[in-house]
Amino acid sequence: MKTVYSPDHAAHAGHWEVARGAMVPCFEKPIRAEYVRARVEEVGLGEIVLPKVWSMETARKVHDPAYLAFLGKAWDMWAAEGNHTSALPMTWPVRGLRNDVPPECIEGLLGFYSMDAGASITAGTWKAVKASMDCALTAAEIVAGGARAAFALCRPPGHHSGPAFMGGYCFINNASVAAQWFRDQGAARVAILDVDYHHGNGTQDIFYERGDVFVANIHGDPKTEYPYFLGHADETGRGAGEGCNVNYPLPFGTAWDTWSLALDAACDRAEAFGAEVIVVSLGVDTFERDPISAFKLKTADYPKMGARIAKLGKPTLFVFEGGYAVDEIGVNAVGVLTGFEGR
Ligand code: SP5
Ligand code: ZN
Repeated sequence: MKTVYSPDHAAHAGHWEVARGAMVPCFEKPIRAEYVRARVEEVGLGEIVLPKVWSMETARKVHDPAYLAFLGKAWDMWAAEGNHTSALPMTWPVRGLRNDVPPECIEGLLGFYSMDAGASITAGTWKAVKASMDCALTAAEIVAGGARAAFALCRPPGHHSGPAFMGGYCFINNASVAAQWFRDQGAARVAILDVDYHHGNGTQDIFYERGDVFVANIHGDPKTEYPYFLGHADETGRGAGEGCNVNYPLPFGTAWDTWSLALDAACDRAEAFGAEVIVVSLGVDTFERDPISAFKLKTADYPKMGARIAKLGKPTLFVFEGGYAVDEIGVNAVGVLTGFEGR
């Protein structure tokens, strides 16, 4: 299958994130995408192509246009105040505070448009975020053009980003933009299968009241794992979206034997929904040696994951998400894709 990759991802390189009460170097760093790209070449997965440049039209259907405008100008506003290190929020409109009046200063806006301090903005962030979305849309177009599958090597990732907020290393929800684009191209029903270790709260939020996009998530139980405040099993969708959302929260230590049962169930649900296209939010932070996660998937499990998804027999778009064990990130992520191809 083809891979869509842009070197512009490297323009985004945050300095710090908070972990265990300390500022530590960001886990989500440029070398991640380079290692995955290198593995794509090493196994001869297929041609690696640059993304086309897309308009923001589709993104505006899943994100608040005011939020997207904020992303485009945040660094300039931050730098205008004499700042040189990454922009990070630290005040949020939680219960009891107002979330209907956008502040006019950058520090306020950073809190208004974020869920955590995990998505730092640097001088090159917008360039990388836009290129990441362009990778997803270009790979979607390859699938719509008749390819069995394509791989969008997106960085930064997207699945924590919601209608009007960034967070968890994510800014634009690449998988959601691609799913929306498939809908606009005439696919009546699209399923998003999110296999990243963390619950894709942004994706769930975006489609929660829609009956045309089914969202399934397999992830660390939010009772004990980030993002803590969404991803429980009783979240099934609302209104027109009732029954179109399913969560499989799993405990620390979950290995392939149990994890794969959730994947089977999620695939069955996507099939019953009648999905014409599958979008996979492909995070490999389920790996046993991931530094911030607690599942126990092994390298040999990733091709099995791909093979199970291939059994759905639908055109499939893989959108890269998380994975922080960088030494193994290439072999694990590309293992899903070669497993999908049956080799
Ligand atoms: C796309 C993606 O995978 N984003 C993940 C964002 C996770 N951010 C919070 C990390 C919290 C880490 N807690 C560390 C516990 C170490 N045992
Ligand atoms: Zn993750």
